[in-house]
Amino acid sequence: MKKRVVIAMSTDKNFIFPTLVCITSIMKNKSEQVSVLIYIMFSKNVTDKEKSEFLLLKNKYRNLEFVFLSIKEDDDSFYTGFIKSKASLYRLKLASLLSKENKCLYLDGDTIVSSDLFELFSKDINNYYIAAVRDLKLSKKAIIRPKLLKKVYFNTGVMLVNLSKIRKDNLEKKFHNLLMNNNKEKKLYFVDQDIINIACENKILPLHLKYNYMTHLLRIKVLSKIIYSKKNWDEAKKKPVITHYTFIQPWQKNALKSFYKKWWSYAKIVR
Ligand SMILES: [Mn+2]
Repeated sequence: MKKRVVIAMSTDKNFIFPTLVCITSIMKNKSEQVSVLIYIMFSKNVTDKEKSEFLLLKNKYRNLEFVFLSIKEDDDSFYTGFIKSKASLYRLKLASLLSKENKCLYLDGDTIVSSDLFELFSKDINNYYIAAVRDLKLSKKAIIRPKLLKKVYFNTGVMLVNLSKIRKDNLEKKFHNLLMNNNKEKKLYFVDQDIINIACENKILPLHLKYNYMTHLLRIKVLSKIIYSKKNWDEAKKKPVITHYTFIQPWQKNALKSFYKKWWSYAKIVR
């Protein structure tokens, strides 16, 4: 039987290369019988030449398909708080953009996949809007505040998304209202992530840390132990399914190459 994994990623001009690196890692580590369909949401500054780089990957790997979506940004509906790019807000529109799909796995471009994704993709999330990994809740401007640390809060760089339920409950409207409200009040720091946490509250299935092993946690290991069990921490560290470069990104000038060996091993074979 054919197994299919549906993935969604968003990118602007600056994230093309990391996105190609992530896709390379997906294709190198998937099992033979799994086919991968990736929706790429491009911001409008991405050129045709840049888009064609994705087609080169399609020629290189079997069982890989792309759907390209060019996003027209409605400028006044996008507020840039601590978001590196407006493209990170496209995840709020997945349910309408991927109108033919019932479920997708959203991946940030600053991730590397080290195993087959079918098991994660197959998780039952019928009663939830998303499944995601817990993160430490920081205050506005990303300051650590003790009373916030135990608050249940999720990282949205890796999410299994129940698109049907989001459509059924018209959750995109709620996302939009929260975004509009924040354009005025500017209270949210991790804008898109905060919005998803608020709108999906109590309807988020927590995932094992290995599905979104975030590098910023290594900087605050002591605090991380508040929300992850030692067992989960050790398992994630030993064999992460998805590594998420949430601190310094591997391709940045000040990144220590030896720490980011895994990322560079895929970066070298992209082109
Ligand atoms: Mn990220």
